[in-house]
Amino acid sequence: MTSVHSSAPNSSHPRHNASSSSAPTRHPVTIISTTYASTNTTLNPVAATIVDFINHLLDQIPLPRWAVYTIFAAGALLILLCCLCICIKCCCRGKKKKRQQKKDEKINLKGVNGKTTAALVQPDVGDVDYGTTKKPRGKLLYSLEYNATASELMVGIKQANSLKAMDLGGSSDPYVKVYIIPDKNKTCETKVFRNTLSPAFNEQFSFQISKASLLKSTAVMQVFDFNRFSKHNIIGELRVQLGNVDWNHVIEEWQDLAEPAKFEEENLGEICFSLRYVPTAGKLTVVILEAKNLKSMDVGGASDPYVKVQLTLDKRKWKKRKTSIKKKTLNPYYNESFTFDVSFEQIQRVNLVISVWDYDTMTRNDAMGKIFLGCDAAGNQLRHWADMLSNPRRPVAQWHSLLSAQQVNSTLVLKKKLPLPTKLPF
Ligand SMILES: [Ca+2]
Ligand SMILES: [Ca+2]
Repeated sequence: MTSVHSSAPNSSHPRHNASSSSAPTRHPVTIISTTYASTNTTLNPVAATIVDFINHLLDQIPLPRWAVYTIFAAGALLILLCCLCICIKCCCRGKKKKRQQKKDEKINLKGVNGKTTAALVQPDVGDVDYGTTKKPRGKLLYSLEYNATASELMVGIKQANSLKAMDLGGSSDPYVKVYIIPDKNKTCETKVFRNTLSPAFNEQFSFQISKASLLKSTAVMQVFDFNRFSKHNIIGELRVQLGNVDWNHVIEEWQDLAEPAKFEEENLGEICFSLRYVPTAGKLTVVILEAKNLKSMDVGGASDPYVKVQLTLDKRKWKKRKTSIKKKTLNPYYNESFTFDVSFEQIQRVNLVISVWDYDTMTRNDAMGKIFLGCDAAGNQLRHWADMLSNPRRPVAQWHSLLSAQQVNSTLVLKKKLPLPTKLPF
């Protein structure tokens, strides 16, 4: 005890004096407070009381100060570690809860769909587009049956085999969409089969259709890969022209899936431009006026469209110009004029290709729609071109519906680039 006292002489001396005169030794706390209030005026009386109380407590412990401090430090460290453990546990519980919620969502979705069974849709990291190389797309077993009295067409989707893998894991989540064109008033879908390249769908769909229109229609069966978090990719499709089918029997056959040609379902917007040809000067002027209802290509529902004006000569790329880029719009207005030197001999062998593109800063620009006019064109496009030729020197403007680049490219098959683009022996 004495050794401890000597280590704190400031507090011990006045305490003894005070205790002897006014208060009994049993209540050291009150005594300390009075002594400190009188001697140390710079310290807050409450803080001073606490400090002195702690000092007094330390004096009671029969250990050197350094040992006491070490014990306290170890204790604090232990408490800190405990807190850390509790925090981590709480966080983990939160995550677990979220995971559980996600699981519940999946279950709910399954219930809402009502079409799916246990083997079906569950998303995973494998739901990423995989391989766009030209590989066989697989085959589909389907059936066709027509009931003339009920005007009912039955399309059976039986099974698929050796489907192309669309996901990273080397598999797909296939389902089939069925519809009849041109009157595409009903689209049916099979269940989704998860993680398989050989699903057995065994579903049948009925379509009300008269015998007359049946013979002019086409049954479209498209096999898709389901992805929960991204666009569903088409694996391949079958198009069966119903006019060629022998309806005296039930048809059931395997067919190889073809590359999709989804021309009829896309509305890619319209474009308006004027054409003017001056035969004597050999000048063709194209004025790109405006476009409307373009496809949205960017996040946020807009696009940054610009128009490419291209001339081909004898089905080879020849001359090319571009409009400015109109940012964040689906209805751009350009009014931009392009004049090309095209002699009277050449105009008979020229095609004009107009394409709309979405400008992107970070990625490659995407084609939004295309159209071509000229000697190899048909319908509305050929009419506009003929109007231009039959009205020399006068600009002729017209609206055109944009088609998919794929469709235009398959009609206007271009040869390799012209080796001598400007000088031609005429
Ligand atoms: Ca998938
Ligand atoms: Ca863009």
